[in-house]
Amino acid sequence: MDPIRRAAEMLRGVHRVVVVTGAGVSAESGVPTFREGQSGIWDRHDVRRLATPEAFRRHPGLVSRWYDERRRDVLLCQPNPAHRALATWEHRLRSAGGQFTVLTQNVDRLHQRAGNGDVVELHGSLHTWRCTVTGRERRDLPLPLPQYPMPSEAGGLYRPGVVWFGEDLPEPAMRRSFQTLAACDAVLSIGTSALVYPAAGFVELAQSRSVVAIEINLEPTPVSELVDISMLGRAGELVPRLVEAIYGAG
Ligand code: BJW
Repeated sequence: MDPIRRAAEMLRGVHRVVVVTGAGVSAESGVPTFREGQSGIWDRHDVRRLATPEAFRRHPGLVSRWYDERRRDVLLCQPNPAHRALATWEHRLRSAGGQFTVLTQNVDRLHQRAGNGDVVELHGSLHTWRCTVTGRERRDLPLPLPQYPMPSEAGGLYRPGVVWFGEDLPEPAMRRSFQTLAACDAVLSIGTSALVYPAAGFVELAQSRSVVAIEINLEPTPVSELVDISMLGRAGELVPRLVEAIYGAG
């Protein structure tokens, strides 16, 4: 049987779904991924030089400008069919009394713009800046920022509200992730290389309770061996087909 139909059959009766997403879900919206061939950010910029706490300490102006440009760029991108199908799935499941949570590593807010209501931002957001002195978060700073780096009212700087390597993920995001993973009936891993922890361990965590597990990615990843069905292909094509197969064309 075709893997989409098999996955749809396994997912049709579930009530609590968790979807773990990564940069591959936004790739078809034009947002660069991190680790891939020609399109990966890491091939065009030395991300290790820019996306670290040390880089911000040493070059706050350069790092702030790079994140502000990415903030501008993602606002010009639109949610793609994968984002929209996940929003449809959430609405269908919730109207039937179920739960649907997206645990995203993406910092672009495209899931929210597509209409998903329960999105946990594991690695923060490009649209948030945080005061280095008080920790206060601001979502209303002008675009572009008037200066790089941007001084804060408390005498510090506004840093990008994202999570860099070696930094803890936001505590509320971790708590929600563990709660939803502990209670879900199905987990999907979509468009993530599954190399960056703790998100890379989420499927295995849910799988310890033998829930339905599905992966969608262009290529095999470390979670491919753990899941019930690993589907190779573009998220923008496979996610809409999957949701349509679960609910029928209407
Ligand atoms: C498509 C597609 C299409 C393309 N359709 N698919 C346990 C073991 C070992 C190490 C650690 C550990 N716990 C913690 C660590 C350290 C570290 C870590 O994981 N290191 C690993 C590299 C080994 N983790 C951390 O430091 C985290 N903090 C933490 O755990 O704190 C406690 C702690 C600290 C230190 C030690 C121990 C504990 C923080 C991680 C923060 C990650 N930050 C970044 C940058 C965010 C800001 C920014 O945007 O600039 O987050 S790095 C980057 O990677 C970004 C992403 O969210 C993240 C994940 O990448 P993602 O989304 O998977 O993208 P890609 O590009 O890798 O993959 C794209 C995939 O899509 C590919 O598979 C394609 O095939 C696919 N694809 N197009 C379907 N159309």
